[in-house]
Order: sequence, then C-alpha cells, then structure tokens
Amino acid sequence: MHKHLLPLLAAALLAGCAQKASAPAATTTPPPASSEPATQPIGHNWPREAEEFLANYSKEYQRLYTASAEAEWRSNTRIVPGDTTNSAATARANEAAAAFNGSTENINRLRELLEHKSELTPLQVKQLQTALYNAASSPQTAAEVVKRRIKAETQQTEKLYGYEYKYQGKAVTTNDLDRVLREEKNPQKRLAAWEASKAVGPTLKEGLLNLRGLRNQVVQALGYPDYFSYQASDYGMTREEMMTLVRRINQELRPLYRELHTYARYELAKKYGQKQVPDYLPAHWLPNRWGQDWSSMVDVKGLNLDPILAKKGAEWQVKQAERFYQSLGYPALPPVFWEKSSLYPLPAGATYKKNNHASAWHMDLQNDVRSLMSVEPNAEWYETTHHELGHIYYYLTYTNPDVPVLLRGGANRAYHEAMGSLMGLAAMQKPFLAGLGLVDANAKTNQTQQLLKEALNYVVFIPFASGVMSEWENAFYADNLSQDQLNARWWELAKQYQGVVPPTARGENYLDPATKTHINDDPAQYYDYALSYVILFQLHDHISKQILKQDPRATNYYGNKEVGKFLQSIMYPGASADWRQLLRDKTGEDLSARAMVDYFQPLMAYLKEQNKGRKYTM
Ligand code: X8Z
Ligand code: ZN
Repeated sequence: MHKHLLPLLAAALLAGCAQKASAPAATTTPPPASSEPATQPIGHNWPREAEEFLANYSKEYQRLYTASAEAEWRSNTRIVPGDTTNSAATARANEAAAAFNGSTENINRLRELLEHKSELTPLQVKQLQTALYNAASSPQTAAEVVKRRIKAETQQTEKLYGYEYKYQGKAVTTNDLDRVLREEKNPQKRLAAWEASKAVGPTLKEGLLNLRGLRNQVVQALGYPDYFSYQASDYGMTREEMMTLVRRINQELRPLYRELHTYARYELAKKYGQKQVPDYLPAHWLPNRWGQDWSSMVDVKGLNLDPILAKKGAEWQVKQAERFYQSLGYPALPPVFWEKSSLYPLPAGATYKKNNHASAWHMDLQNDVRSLMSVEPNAEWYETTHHELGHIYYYLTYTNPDVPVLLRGGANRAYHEAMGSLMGLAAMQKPFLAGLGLVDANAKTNQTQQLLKEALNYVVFIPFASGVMSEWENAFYADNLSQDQLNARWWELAKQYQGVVPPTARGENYLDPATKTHINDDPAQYYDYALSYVILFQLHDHISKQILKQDPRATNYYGNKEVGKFLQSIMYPGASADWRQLLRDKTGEDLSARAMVDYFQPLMAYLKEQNKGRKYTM
C-alpha cells in the first residue's frame, strides 16, 4: 500500500462516474470578480469563494496530514511492547487531523460550494469532492466513534507488528518464515513455519471485530451504507459494481489458473515426495504465507536471480531500482529519502520492532518521501523495491504546481499500485537483465519456463486478491459476516477461488485472514492490487508494442526516455485526471484483462500438454 494515513487521501471523487471529462490540470485561477465593485450586486462569486476556501483548507489539511504522517511513521518504525508514548502521540495527531477533516463547519461549506458545481472549475469540484470524501472517515457528528476508531487502529498496528513469531523455539521474523516457505523441502518443517506464521491471528480477533463496527459506523454518519462501499466509492463505483468487476477479472483468468493449479498439485507432490496428489493444494505446500505468489516454485536456468542478488547485497537493489527510474528520465531520489527511510531489517537484538510489510510514504504531500521496508537480497524484495519506488516517483511527479495538495493521489488507488509493479515486471525480463550484465545474453534460456514463472506470480495472485480477499472483506463489512464464521468463510473462499485448503482443520479459535496485514491496516481495498495487475499489463502491452516495438514477453525498458515520458504523463496529473479517461487516452482501451490474458496465451498450450492425463479438480 502507499500510506494514506487517516484511511484516505487517495483520489476521491464521490460522484466520479458522472464526471466524464478529464479535468484539465492547469486552471487553478478562478475567473476574476466583477471589476466594478461599486456597482456589483450583493451576491456570491462561487469560483472565488471556492478558491479562497480551498486555499485555506488545503494549507491546514497539509499541516495536519504531515503531523499525522510523522507520528504514524514513528509508530510503524519503532514498536516497543508496552510503550504507550508513541501510540498516544499518534492518536493525538490523528485525532487533530480527523477533527479538522470531519468538522461540521467544513462539511457544510463543502456541500454549499458543491451545490454550485456548474459554476466552478472541474479542478475545484474535484478538490471539494475529495475533501468531502475524506470527511466521511471522521465526521464530527460521530466524534466519539472516530476517536475510538483511531485508538483501535493504532492498537491493532502495534499488536500486529509487535508480535513475536516463534519457529523451532526461536524468535524469527516474517522474512525468516518466508524463506522457509520458499526453500524448505521437508513437509513437517514447512508445516511448522506455516503454522508459526498464522499464530498472530487470534491475537487480532477482538481488535478486528471492534474495528469492523467502528469503521462501518464512522462512514455511515455521512451516508455510506458500509465501509466497503465507502472504499469502492473512491473509484466512483458502488460496492456491487466493484464486486462485479473483480468477479469478471477472476473469470477471465480462471482457465489459466485452472491449468496452473493442476500443474502445481502434481509438481509439488513430486517435490515433497508424496505419492498421493491431493485434489486441493495444502496451504503449507505453497511458497508464500497466503498462497498469493508461487513464482519461487520455478527456477529458470540462466535466469536465477537469487544467487546474483545475494552477492550484490540488499542496498544494491534499492540503488539499482533508482537507477532504472533515472534511466527513463526520472530524477535521483531526494536526500531525505536516503536519510529518513527505514529500508532494511532491524539489526539482531534490537529492542524494538518495525512494521514488517513494505510501504511508501508521502510525508508532507510535498518533497518528504520515504519508504519502510525490510529489504533482503532476493528476487522477492528486488521486485518489491521496484514497487515501492513506483509509489515514490508517483508522489514526486504529481507534486507539481498544476496539482493541488488535495489531489496528490493516484488517478485511482490501483494506478498507484500499478506503476511500480510494472517496473518490477520489466526489471525481471531477460533482455533487461542481460543489458545490465546480470545474466549472460547469449545463454539459452527457456522462454516458456520464464513465462510460467511470471504466471505463478501475476496470474496466481488474481484469485487471491479479487476472490478470497475481496469476497471476504465484502462479506465482513457489508454483509456483517457472523463472528463465528470468520475463519470458516476464509477457507471456503480459499478452496473455491484458489483451490487451496488448510493443512489441518482451522476452527474459529484461529483467525487466518487477520495474518494478512491489509485486513488490519489497509481495510476493504485489496482489489486495488488485482486491478493494478490488470492495468499494469495494459500499460506494458502499450509500451512494448507501441513505444519499444518489442515482444511484451522480452523487453528492455532501460534507458528509454519515451517510456519515461509515457509513465510520467500518467503520473503527472495525479488524482486531477479521470481514471477511466486516462486509461482510454493512454492505451486506447477500457479496463480489461485482455492484455494480461494475451500475455500468457502461449503458456496455455504448454500447460495443457503438461497436464495431459492429470486430474483437474477446479
Ligand atoms: O502490499 C503490497 C505492497 C504495498 S505498497 C508491497 N503488495 C501486495 C501484497 O504484498 O499483498 C504488492 C502486491 C500485493
Ligand atoms: Zn504498493
């Protein structure tokens, strides 16, 4: 995620769908007031009033946002069990921001100005709508509930990231557990690591149930039916429209997923020396805690990055990602990024913990950009580093005089996730790696194996993101999923969408969905990532074919300024652009999995051949 600290910021347009035209990002000056004040009738100059209001509002918004970001940063990078200083400071800063964003006075004024929408510039309207959207996460009319939500959120973060994981009797990090799941061949050890990774779940149950009620109640005060609907409205969509969209995406990739699922069952049974091939994949067989990325199952001869990266070291990866962006024409990262980011795991023996999940922060909606990661030298972090820098360069690019503070967000949240993931994909392709001298350009490598590896990442992710996560959160927030069904529903969905089952019965004494960080601290938004993959393949298709004239499966973006210009033109307007129009303008297409399905098409024949005679169970 990129951090929108009060659960917001993002590119909000309440009635975005009605707003077809892309907002021109330049006209911040309102038409002048009448030049003859003496004869001017008493009345309103709405554009000028809006401009004045927005100028003052934005200034205060930015000040409070920055204070909140600083406090959150501290709370996420220095977690000391039992210490209440940080959480108290964070709660205070968030409450101050919430009080301003949700103040009745501001809301009334926003509504009043929006009643005169037709007289305002599109850019003014977007800013007002964004401010109103933000208000819904902390309306003054529900001040007590807002306060409780803020406190509960801070506590949940502390519980989740302050948790001490134990494996084989020793304290371990999530990086350690992930390594076991990627590399270990002994099923008993895998099972132990998988179970260790789920042990945090029950500690989060009470907090999560509490948060469901509070999140729903807060947005209901401004008329949203539930928190899931609120988050979907950020795209100008209803909850039902969003669910229809993610279900459609899942359907489009289902035939390919079915082949991958069959393939994986047989291959993993072989790998773990099991005679019986199970109908559904036991969760602890998969090289990821949630089965959302299986790419480390396959090593492509001549393209295995892990040993190369291990030699280069963690720091090199971040520097290399920066070099890639710079090669396209992006600036060097500002000094503050290097000075204030928290990029690497804490040293052994540290007396505090930090958030173990990667994120990127726009601290002041200006030039203070930072990333929070625990980078280790391996392919997974190499990709994540490119992902996070995508957020950072998005921040830096829409921080410009044409984009007002309130619209410094992605065209939508999925765009924000897409840019860096796109760069991560590009940074793994053979011509790119060969160009950097990381692999031997002349060595024969198997294209199909490479495509398979990519599918095990990007395709496998879809049923998890658009299926399990989105369906579960939709049920949790909007359908009030019963609290004695939380884990049962999770595993029902995992079976239905991913074809994955738990290694042993997982009753309601567990809470496996809560082990996924987003369920706690990035709620009801996980479809962002599914949509981001779909968008990234659309962008990649365009870049490969129209700009580079290269096969999308074998590209080298490095050093190409045209590619840079293209990406910058998407980032530049931030949330002042209409996301649907932008996609049409940039790719000639509406949002669709067409490009993603095309990309992997050659793999279908191969997998069908491999799976001949095998039993399909999905
Ligand atoms: O959470 C993230 C980013 C956050 S900025 C690292 N991702 C999803 C996840 O890890 O679950 C990236 C892709 C999927
Ligand atoms: Zn992200």
